[in-house]
Parts: sequence; structure tokens; C-alpha cells
Amino acid sequence: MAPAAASRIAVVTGASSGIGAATARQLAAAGYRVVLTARRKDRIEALAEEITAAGHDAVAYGLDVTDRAAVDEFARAFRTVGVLVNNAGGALGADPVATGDPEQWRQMYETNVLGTLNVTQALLPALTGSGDGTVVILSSTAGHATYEGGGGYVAAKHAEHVLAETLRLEIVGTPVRVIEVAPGLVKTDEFALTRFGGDREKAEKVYAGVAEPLTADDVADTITWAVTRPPHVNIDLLVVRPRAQASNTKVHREL
Ligand code: 8X3
Repeated sequence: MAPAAASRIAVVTGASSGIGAATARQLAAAGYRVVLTARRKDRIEALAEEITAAGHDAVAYGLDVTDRAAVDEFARAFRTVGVLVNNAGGALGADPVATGDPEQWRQMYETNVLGTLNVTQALLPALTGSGDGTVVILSSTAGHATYEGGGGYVAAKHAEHVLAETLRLEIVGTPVRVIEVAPGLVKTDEFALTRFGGDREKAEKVYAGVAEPLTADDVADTITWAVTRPPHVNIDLLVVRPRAQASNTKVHREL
């Protein structure tokens, strides 16, 4: 469904690459005026230009979602917002609990959980004010079951799942939906590389032998579908995995 004027703005966090960038492109194509946010301003500016050149509507705003003062200032620019896609976040490390780095755990909690909290809190009045707001929380299958070495990432993603569930309970009766999208194995340029501190060999192992992991576009398609349902339809939770993945730990690999 094409968005109504008051709910035409879609804010996407972490829009500089991967799922965030793909979602920005698809929401713009669906008729939204997309506000791209990320720390890497040069990237989102280039993407905004690309989207605009394709005849759609996009602007870029450099933002670190963990900086609450900056998030509040960003939110002041909007009277109404139709969609907020909380995509910023990611994984750091895959160490067992016994030896995991507490600093990595803290950073993951800050970006994934507090980042989502910051932007959602700051934009909630504008989302409500649109008369038809949608909050999307990109959690993960790591938010629903654990795996060895998942540690701090699994904990942070469980927290995001709880944030989505709790918010949905608390704002029922207001014109805002809360949609959680939980992807499994998605091959993007940066997710695994960031997780393993730039170690390409370790990053490649995550996808080794998997014929077709999900792509950023697959997930963006899922998000866009959920967001473009009629306003009274709330897709609470959508778990999406590649066919080759039956669970977090059961992945078919042809090696
Ligand atoms: C990414 C899924 O399996 O790497 O959110 O934790 S996994």
C-alpha cells in the first residue's frame, strides 16, 4: 500500500550497507521519503544520491544511534514519521562465555539494544503523530535461540526481541505497530567481517558450502512486505532463514 502523506517518511538506521541500505532502496521504491542514517555519512550521501537519481526520494543524516543527544536533535526535525526501521547493530566476536570480552558485550548491548531504544523513544511521538506509525526492529534468529559462541550477540538480540514484545504491549491502542523481523544466515559485505575483526577467512567460514544464504535484498523484501500491509495488520514477528538453514546450528553445507 502506498503511504499516506502524514506517514510517508521512513527512517532507516544503519543504512550505509547491507540490510539497511537494501531496505532504504526498497522502501524508497515503495513510495516512502527515506531518511538514511548511519555514522558513515559519505556512504549514505552516495546512497541518497543513487536513490534520488532513480526517481525516488531520499536524504542522508549522519547519526550515531548510541549518542542520545544527537538522536534527540535528529528527532526534533520531524513532526510526523511513518516508519522507523531499527537496523543499526551487529556482532562482535564469537568467543565462548568463559572467555568472551566484556567490552565487546558492552558495545553490542549499546549499539543493538540502547541504539534501538534511543531512536525508538525519540521518534515515538512523531510515529504516533503520523496516525499510522510502524516501528520495525531487526532482531535475529539469535534473538530466539542461542548457539555456542553466540554469547554477547545472542544476549543483545534477545534483549531487542524483549524490547519489541514489551513495547507492543505498552502502546497497544495507539496508532503504532511494532514489527520484529528476525533473519537467520544472511550474507552481506560486512556482518561477519565486522564480527571477526576483519579476518576474511573466519568470515567466509560462516557461509562455507551454503549454496544460497539470504541476501540483504531478501531481508529488505521481507521488511518492505511487512511494512506495506494495511495499517491494521501487525506482523508481530517474522523469522526468515535460507532454505539450507533449519536452525541456528543446523545448516546444510556442501563442502
Ligand atoms: C545473524 C544470525 O546466526 O549469525 O543475526 O547469529 S547469526
